[in-house]
Amino acid sequence: MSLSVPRRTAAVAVLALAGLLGAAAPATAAAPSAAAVGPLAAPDIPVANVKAHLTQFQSIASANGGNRAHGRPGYRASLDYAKAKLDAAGYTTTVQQFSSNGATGYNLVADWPGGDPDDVLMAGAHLDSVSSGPGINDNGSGSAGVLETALAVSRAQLEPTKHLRFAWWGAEELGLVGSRHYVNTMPSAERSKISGYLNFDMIGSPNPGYFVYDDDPVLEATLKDYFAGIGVPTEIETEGDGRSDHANFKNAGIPVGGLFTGAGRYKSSAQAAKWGGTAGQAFDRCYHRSCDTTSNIDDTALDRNSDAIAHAVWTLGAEPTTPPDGDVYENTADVSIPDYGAAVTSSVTVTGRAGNAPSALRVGVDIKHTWRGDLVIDLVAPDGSAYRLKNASGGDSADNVIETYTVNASDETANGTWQLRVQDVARWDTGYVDSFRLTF
Ligand code: DTR
Ligand code: CA
Ligand code: ZN
Ligand code: ZN
Repeated sequence: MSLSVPRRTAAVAVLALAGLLGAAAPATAAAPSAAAVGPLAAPDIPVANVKAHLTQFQSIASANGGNRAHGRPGYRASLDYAKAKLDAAGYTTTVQQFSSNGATGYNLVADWPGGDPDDVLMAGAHLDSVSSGPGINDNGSGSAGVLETALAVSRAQLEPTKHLRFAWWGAEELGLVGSRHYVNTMPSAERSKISGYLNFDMIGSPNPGYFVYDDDPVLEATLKDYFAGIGVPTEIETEGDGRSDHANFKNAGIPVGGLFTGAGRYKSSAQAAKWGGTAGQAFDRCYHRSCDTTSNIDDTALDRNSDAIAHAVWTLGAEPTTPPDGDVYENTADVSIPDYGAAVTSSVTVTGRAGNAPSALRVGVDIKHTWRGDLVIDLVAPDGSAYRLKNASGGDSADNVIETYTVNASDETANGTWQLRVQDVARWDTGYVDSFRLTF
């Protein structure tokens, strides 16, 4: 069915603010009780608390063969440690089992009671290490940062608009296994309630960079804003696509974001000039090695990133998720894309708009297609002008293109038939256009 229906949505910031403070503000707002009032701004996350969790993870690894890997006792002991903290803090915790490589794996999921059950904000980290070491930076750091943020939510007795859910994944090092199990076994009706997933995998690298995932623009901006606020420049994370747990959420069409301080790649001179540290040396020389211990952490990076996690949870948790302001024109008809064949199109017809299209026209693309590197994608304006959205990239073997592109279409008249043109330019792998959306 093809829809070209403008849909205007209204912002509900005032209600969101009230939501953060407690129940929606009644006509004659009673003074909120102390327990009901959560701080408007995120609290500082004490890095000493985060490091205390890392010390526990280190002790657990030392007592269990030197690692916290999937299928080994150190992993389950790490999970039990975090679960006990969360249970004591008032969370509803769930341990989800799965099998991988002939061993039982476990995810830990912690729900903070309250908030809109149909609008879930998630933050997660993989809890497992490789078998060759304790995995304190990879990824005790992300696990501890998320854990301490969850405990800060409890300390504040936060009442956010959204429902908050935190997760610690098993068997990420075996191929994002635990988070894939979580996403794939979740009923689609539940999955559609997740309005965003934030991933934190390596946030304390000893020679740190400050990288922000460039997936969902709202999540990206929220995390970048934090660092801008403390005067720390950031870069877009380029090596992480598909390499951590957010990939499974993204493949399911859920907006994702996250932070990263670097792994085996070397810090450049330009990066050392802006971030400090050592040029020509890896961000983390102990990545996947036995020396990834509590001494393999930069406290400042761990502190800043933990505070950024809290900033994102407080900020995004306070806002109901509504589609971006604007009129939406959408075509949800599936269009099959022939393998290594002719281009196909999905179109929307825009009417009743004066003048030209905006300089920041949002183009929502949802294409289900294995090995998305085969695909060339263009936006074609009513007069036939083509705007390249995506080039073919042979090596990109990941699935699906679920993106919102921003196009400067100010030279184009708004009214008329706009087309999404897609061509598969390499053999094997097929797919289809699931939906095409323009937001003015
Ligand atoms: N943390 C690594 C995976 C990884 C490597 N580079 C990035 C960039 C962004 C996120 C994750 C990664 C691991 O778990 O092996
Ligand atoms: Ca802090
Ligand atoms: Zn790893
Ligand atoms: Zn990792």
